[in-house]
Amino acid sequence: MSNLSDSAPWKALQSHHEEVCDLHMRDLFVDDPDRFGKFSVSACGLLLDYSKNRITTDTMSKLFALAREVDVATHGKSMFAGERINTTEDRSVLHAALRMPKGSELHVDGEEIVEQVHKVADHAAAFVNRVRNKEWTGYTGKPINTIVNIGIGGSDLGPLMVCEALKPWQQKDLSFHFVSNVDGSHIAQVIESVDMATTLFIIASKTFTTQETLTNARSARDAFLQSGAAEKDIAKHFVAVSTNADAVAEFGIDVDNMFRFWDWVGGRYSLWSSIGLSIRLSVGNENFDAMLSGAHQMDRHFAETDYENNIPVILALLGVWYGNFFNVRSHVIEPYDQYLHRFPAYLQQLDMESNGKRVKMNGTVVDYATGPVIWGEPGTNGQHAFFQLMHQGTDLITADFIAPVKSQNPIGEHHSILLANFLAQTEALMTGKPQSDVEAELRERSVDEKQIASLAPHKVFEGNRPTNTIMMDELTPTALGSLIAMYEHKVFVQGKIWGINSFDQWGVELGKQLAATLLGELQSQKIGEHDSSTIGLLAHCFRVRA
Ligand code: G6Q
Repeated sequence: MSNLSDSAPWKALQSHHEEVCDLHMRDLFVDDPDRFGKFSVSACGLLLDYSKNRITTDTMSKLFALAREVDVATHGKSMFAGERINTTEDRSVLHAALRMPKGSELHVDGEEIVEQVHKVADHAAAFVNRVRNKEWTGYTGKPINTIVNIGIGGSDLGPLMVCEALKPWQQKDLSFHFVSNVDGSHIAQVIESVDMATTLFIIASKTFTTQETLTNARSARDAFLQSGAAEKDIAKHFVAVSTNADAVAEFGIDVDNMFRFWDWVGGRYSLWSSIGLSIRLSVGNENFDAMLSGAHQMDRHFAETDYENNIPVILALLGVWYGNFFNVRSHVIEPYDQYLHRFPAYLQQLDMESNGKRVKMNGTVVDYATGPVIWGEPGTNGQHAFFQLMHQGTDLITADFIAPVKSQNPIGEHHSILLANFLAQTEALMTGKPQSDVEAELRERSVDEKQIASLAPHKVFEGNRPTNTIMMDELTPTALGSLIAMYEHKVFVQGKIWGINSFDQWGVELGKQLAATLLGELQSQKIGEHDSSTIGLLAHCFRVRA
């Protein structure tokens, strides 16, 4: 394909944007009573309503034409077939293989990998059963009742998010902690609160070289040994999830207690692998498998459905529509479910680490915007904080509103109130409140005309603010699996449209190198060559420490 921005579908979208950018969704809904029917789709237990977007059927046809131009389907096939689409790291991208059912086959570089995946999963599952059934005991003979996952980035955010999301399925006599930050305060708080004799530490690190994780792991090991345990007891209390057996052995963890995975599983796509050990321990193997099956259903939906009914493709195209033609730079994730409170943070990594790129696969710089800023908080909390800016700020911000129809905790009127707010917000963001309505409302309250004139502009909502609504019947392990995989594929499609590599993360690697130099200087108190700001700040640290 020629440069994306020179392609015919792109140019068609540019001129179409000029034609439709001033249309108000309020009018589009009035003009077409079947707008919901036209712009909603269901699959894998999810309902996507995308009718509250600044689109017409013509917009969608033009966006689908873009997907055809880029040949998203063929790119999808290459990923699922294990081609080395992560070219800068020369790796396949096969998180979808982790969700393939037993008995299916996938040959990559002459090797059948699904059987290997299930062999490793069975190893993890057997261990999990022993811990959950109290057969795995600590060094004093007591069963494990506390799990501490030590990891960062992809080795933390996914497992933490899922453990929180599936809390209703959590084994009640096990408690969970996730330590990621190298700030000693994080591990210190956990060490202080646990009984080492009944605690299991999972050191989760694909590379087993990550400074933060290894520093936390060493401090946990030191605290364990100081608690009265001996070196030989480490095997009962420390297990590893990694691709690096040598480093695991060097750390002192019995390699029999290492749960492996493969370099074709990217960190932010790894919760389906052994990195999900904490999830298995929390909700059990059966529920973990249900989550895998939900994700697999979404893989099939994405791979087998025409663009017009393909949820990840539609979401991706809408993101491109706003990002590249309306100049929207920020996208909000609003889960109306307390159990999904870490979902925005998880998606931040998935989306921003994947598509925060400015260079195309061929090494040239893009001449269009790529991944947006992703942020959010659970509803209704966000309503009492940043929704103001979404309703009345100067920037156009798009949002995904996510909610289960049924609650895991149907107490009184809570869920109806939650859903009422959920529905009211997207309606209000879409319709807004015109000046005439504001004035009429004030008159009804007998406000005098002078005050009406001064107050009205502040109370006007222009509306026309786009949202997607994503609903599931209940937040079950299966539904969660489908939801996560839906976003993975959305990110994939956008990466392919923008022509970037969604699967490397050189920006993350840079951080790892930079800190190494400064650590040496902090330890030796010798300042190297830096800009005056860094030198001034280092000198300040030395002064305060002294
Ligand atoms: C994810 C990134 C990054 C990674 C962490 C932890 O895609 O590569 O977030 O997960 O840097 O890496 P390790 O698992 O190797 O410790």
